[in-house]
Amino acid sequence: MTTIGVTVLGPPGSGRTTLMAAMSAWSDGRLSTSDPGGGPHAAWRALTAHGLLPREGAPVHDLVLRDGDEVVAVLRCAEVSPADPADPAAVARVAASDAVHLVLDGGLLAAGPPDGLFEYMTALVRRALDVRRGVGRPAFPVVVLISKTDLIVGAADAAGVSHEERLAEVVEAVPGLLPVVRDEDVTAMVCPVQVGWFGAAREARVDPARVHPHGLDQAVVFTAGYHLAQEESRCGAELRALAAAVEVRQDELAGLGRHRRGRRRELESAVSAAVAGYARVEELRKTLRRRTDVLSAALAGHVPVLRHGHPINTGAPRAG
Ligand SMILES: Nc1nc2c(ncn2[C@@H]2O[C@H](COP(=O)(O)OP(=O)(O)OP(=O)(O)O)[C@@H](O)[C@H]2O)c(=O)[nH]1
Ligand SMILES: [Mg+2]
Repeated sequence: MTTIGVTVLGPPGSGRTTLMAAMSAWSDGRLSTSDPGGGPHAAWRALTAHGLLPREGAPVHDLVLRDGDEVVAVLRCAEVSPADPADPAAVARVAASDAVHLVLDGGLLAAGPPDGLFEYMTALVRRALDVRRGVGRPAFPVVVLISKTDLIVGAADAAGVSHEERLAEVVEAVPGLLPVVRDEDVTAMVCPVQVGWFGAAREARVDPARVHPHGLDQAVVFTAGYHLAQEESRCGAELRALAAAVEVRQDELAGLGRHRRGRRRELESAVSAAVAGYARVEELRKTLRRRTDVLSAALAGHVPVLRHGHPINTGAPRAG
């Protein structure tokens, strides 16, 4: 079972807990998510049944991604507020993540964000990436979730501007606000999301009819797809190493004199262990390939993905 550690980093009030609740209930018929602990899912039921917006999120909870009945991956999500980027504990925590989801409040983006807010997030994420680079670990993928897009649409309406154009402008502005998504080794996705048409007033309770989630699947699918693709490429490396080990032993066996029976037995058993290992890893690689194909197809073309600072248009979550 693949568990992916995700840091959900966003300023207080950016919409993290509400998003997590909505994500725990997302389904497209084939792919679906749930949370076995019931925290976000219970919050989702309270929102959809009674219009109650979640107040406090669970600090850490699991989102289980399924393909039909099969568990594809578990996203272990931790909601975090941007801490002092110089705080080594905060940096270490982010550095240990397999993926980082940055939540930007769409209402703030629509209104013109306050100075410095996103620099703080960029600085923290960059330091965390530097820690990884320092020990030779690959960069984690970054998902930028633009939350509350209903507020962007509302502001566009008020200004008589087309929604699509305004949303596209906001998406295009992200690399300027969070330059870390353009780092050479970072793959990033920008994903506008909303949980409902809740407007700008912060109410404890909304009309359940205004719950209208949009764009929630992509962050989960991209994050899982990226991680599984990385695992798949690790399997590829392991297979090459196993094949090379078998070859070396077979060569030695071929050159072994008949009298060296002990060594022969040793080599033969090492070869059969490596062959069995190869079959196991090959099986795992096939499973991972099948899953990444499903995830790539679910994502393809839906959202802008940046790799090495440049947009790529496939949306395929290949590790790179
Ligand atoms: N308009 C609109 N408002 C939203 C949406 N999602 C959340 N909100 C509002 O944003 C508020 C804060 O959302 P939370 O999910 O609590 O945000 P958070 O980042 O978890 O905030 P804290 O943990 O309280 O710091 C909610 O109470 C809602 O009023 C949305 O899709 N649209
Ligand atoms: Mg919260």
